Amino acid sequence: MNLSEVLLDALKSHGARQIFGIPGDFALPFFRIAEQSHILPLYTLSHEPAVGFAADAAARVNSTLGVAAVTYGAGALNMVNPVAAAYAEKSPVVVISGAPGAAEANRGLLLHHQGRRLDSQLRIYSEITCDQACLNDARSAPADIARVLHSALTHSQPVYLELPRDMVAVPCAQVVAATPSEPDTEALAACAQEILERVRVAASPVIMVGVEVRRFGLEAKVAELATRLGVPVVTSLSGRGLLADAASPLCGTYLGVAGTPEVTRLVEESDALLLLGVIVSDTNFGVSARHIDLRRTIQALDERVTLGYHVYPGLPLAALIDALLARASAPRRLLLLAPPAYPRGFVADDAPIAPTDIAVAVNDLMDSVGRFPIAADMGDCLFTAMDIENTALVAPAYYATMGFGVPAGLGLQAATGERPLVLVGDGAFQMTGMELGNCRRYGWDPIVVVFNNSSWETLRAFEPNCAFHDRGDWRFADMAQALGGDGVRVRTRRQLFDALRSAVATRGRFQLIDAVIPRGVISRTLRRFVDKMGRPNASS
Ligand code: S1T
Ligand code: MG
Repeated sequence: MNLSEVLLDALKSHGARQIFGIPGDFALPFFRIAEQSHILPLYTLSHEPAVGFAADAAARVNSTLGVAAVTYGAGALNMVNPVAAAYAEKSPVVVISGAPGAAEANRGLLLHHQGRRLDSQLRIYSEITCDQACLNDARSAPADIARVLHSALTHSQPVYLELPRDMVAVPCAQVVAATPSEPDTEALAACAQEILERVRVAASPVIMVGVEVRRFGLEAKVAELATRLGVPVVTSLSGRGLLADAASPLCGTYLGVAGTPEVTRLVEESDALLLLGVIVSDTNFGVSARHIDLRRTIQALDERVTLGYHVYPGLPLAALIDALLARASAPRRLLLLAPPAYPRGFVADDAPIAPTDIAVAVNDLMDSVGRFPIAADMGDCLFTAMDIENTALVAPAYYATMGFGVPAGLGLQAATGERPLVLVGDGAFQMTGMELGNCRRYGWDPIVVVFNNSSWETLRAFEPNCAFHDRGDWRFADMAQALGGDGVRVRTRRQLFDALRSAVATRGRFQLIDAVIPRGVISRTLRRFVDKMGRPNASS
């Protein structure tokens, strides 16, 4: 086998199911082998940010590796933002970048696509990946690949592999997967015992689940643990969509001042808040009505457990959950909170459309046709998603980059075969919405709802009276036909209802619903954020 086939084989044996990419001359030899070998399906998109977002979404939905293959320089550096997002949100994307071969690197000429130095790209990616390797030696390549892919899976973070174009067809030994290290069983036992004791004596323990629970495929086990312990569960904002398919005492999503008062009180008054795989970020905790003393919480993240001033390093979340399950005694009195009542009862009348109407319409639709996975972009569409019934959700809820929604929907459908609903604002659609033009080649048919307020409305809500938020009226529905799908512009709730019904009934072509939302009309979750948080650094 050659180095490219060995790499593709290793990606597949480590869980990758497809590759998203855009080639360039430094990557053409690898792309040719990838296409001809059929080891993994190869999907090409139109702009590298979309490649990164699609690979990220594919990793998230399948709790495994996503793969983004690009050319050197112009390609790879174009994808820095999505990979930084994957790093921040713990999504294991494997970046494979073509690169100059040894001879051309030593010719003494500056090379096209070279930014500063030839190793500048590796240095840049070292900042947003947990491990890296340059595959310029066939003797060390199998061990380098094994180490880097193991790092991606162990830390659930992106990794970077640079593949010089003169190496792609070099004969190479196969990769032998790295052997995972075993956690210290005594430390694990002591930690589990201490956590269970904290929960046992607490008056109101609460479990909050975050992204690592999904990344390491632990939803069913955590649901079982919560049920066994008799402890209510909430998700963090970036953990929204977790436990959608697992029977558990799930009470909703913690949004602090912007959330439902009952859930906010439950979390903020807990005397034993157990954070499982939760990123301790401003988007997850910066909205607290009352300061949560994180030192009093129990945190399990990044293979480290802290209980107050006790720290247990080297304990992967999966091992901890197993140790807790093995010791969890009979359930205590479960502090029951009614499961969240997401708004239903859509009124199909001639009133204009508000974001919350879209949530109500989607909830009613899922009641009648079944739940579907959602890919949401950053903007009020994400805040609106908090009013949608708990269902699988991929969204940049922590790193908060725009442009994620449409490519993530494509990545989701490529990775699962399920038809996604994509929620995206007009500003974000302007960034990556054109990627819908790739649907026809691959038979993808997402339903895309554009929250078209002709504005960067989330920003305007915090910084009103500025003209730079205006986006103008882009007629997205008119674009759909040209891109191979169907589009409709809707202005009333009745038109929205009819458009959703028609979109669900139409398979094989993407469906774009351009929902016109009046200026200044925002979701109730964003409204609560703005009312409680006010303008950041607002001048007096
Ligand atoms: N650029 C990128 C790539 N990501 C961002 N998050 C931003 C800029 C800043 C930003 C927001 S929200 C927002 C911007 C520009 C406006 C979004 O507009 P649109 O998609 O139309 O959605 P809506 O009108 O619902 O707000 C966050 C706060 O950083
Ligand atoms: Mg907008």
